[in-house]
Amino acid sequence: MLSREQVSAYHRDGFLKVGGLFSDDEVAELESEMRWIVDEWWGEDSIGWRGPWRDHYLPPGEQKNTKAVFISNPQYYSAVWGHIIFHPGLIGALQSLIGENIVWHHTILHGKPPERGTPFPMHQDYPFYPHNGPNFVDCLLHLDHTPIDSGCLQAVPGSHQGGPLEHITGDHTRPYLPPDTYHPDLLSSKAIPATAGDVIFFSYYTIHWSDVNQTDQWRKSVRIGFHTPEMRPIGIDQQTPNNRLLVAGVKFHDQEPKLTY
Ligand SMILES: O=C(O)CCC(=O)C(=O)O
Repeated sequence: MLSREQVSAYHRDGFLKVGGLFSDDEVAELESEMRWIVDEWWGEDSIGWRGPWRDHYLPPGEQKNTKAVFISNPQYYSAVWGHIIFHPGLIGALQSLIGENIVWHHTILHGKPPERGTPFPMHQDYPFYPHNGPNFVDCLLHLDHTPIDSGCLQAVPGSHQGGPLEHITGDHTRPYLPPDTYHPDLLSSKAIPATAGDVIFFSYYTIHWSDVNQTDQWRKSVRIGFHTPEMRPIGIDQQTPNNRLLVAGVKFHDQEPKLTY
């Protein structure tokens, strides 16, 4: 459970870092299982998100040589990562923020390898998985020590209050905010360095970004998304496995089309 001050800071700023939800042993196990998944299943790096935003965030010559490892659904490969979806500390904190009934939506690793780990442009997470309401919380669980120069998360305080913004989208890119208005040089953001085990809770409306990992260490963070049961996805098939798994409380009859198999 979070304190009243923590809950009001989340609602004021659109993000909140919380330590101590996981024991050192839990964090060590999650980190080593994730390393095992990376080695066993994904040996190859990509450059990270594609798109013209790279011209605005990286110097010429460095725009195509960043590195990233993304892994969706680590629970398909390691049960430790399945259990985490129901972790009492994580779910208790979420209940403090959005209420007693909670649905899991997704889990994804954002791995930034040493030295040229990819940056992310300013964006909201909303265009990646739009829903019909505000109660969607992304939880960034840190598996490594994450100082500023490792490319920690940076967020614009209060930016969630305006709701969804128009992003640049298309087959050529991942959604990003127009850099002539939304760029770290123009819009003040707060760096949120973290230690292993810290979780940053943030609204899917919160504008955020992160810089290149310039250290000689990995920066692995896992984003786990949750929402309240009445929120429905926009523009996608209702039969998606997302939006289905209750991790706390109940879902009422009118909160989802009844599905048969
Ligand atoms: O992991 C990061 O540095 C960026 C995270 C992010 O942009 C996101 O979770 O949407």
